[in-house]
Amino acid sequence: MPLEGEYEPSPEQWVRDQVELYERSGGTKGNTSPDVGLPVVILTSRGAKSGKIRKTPLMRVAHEGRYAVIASQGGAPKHPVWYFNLMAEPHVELQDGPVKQDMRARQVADGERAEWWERAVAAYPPYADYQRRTDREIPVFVLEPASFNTN
Ligand code: F42
Repeated sequence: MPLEGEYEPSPEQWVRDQVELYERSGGTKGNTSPDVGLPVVILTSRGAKSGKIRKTPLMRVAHEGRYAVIASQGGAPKHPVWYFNLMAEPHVELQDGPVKQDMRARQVADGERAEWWERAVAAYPPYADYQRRTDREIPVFVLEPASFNTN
């Protein structure tokens, strides 16, 4: 079942514009990062405090029907706010181009994180610099279609 609630667009104009263009074009426009033009997905989460629907453009890291989202925030010292949304409510939606799916997010550790981190850096090489820039270990969530977990 899709997430329901009031959508609160990002306070950042460029993020708001990218999400709007992505959704309006069915994922055919606004679907690359502004820096190096690599593919972007849109993560929809529920605000941990407000309960409102939040939409965040993130880099596309995909493997065999699963995705990873990387809470890098450009190597900033703090986790992005959406990290706390996913910890509080793992039910999310992910739009990858024209395809939107209900998914479940789970933070991964150790070998599983290492495996996905390697895929993440292959998909978007600046992640390696972001990790060097910060003392925190950049969180990695794996997103699986909600249907993977039905039994
Ligand atoms: N950020 C990444 O961390 N990783 C990426 O791979 C990535 C790729 C990317 C590609 C394209 C692009 O345009 C942006 C990209 N970004 C990437 C940046 C990303 O889109 C976010 O802007 C960034 O990660 C910061 O996320 P944030 O959740 O901290 O966003 C801020 C600006 C924001 O919108 N904050 C809202 C606000 O009002 O300040 C809050 C949103 C929210 O969820 N609030 C919660 C609530 O309950 O509603 C909790 C509020 C609280 O205080 O705890």
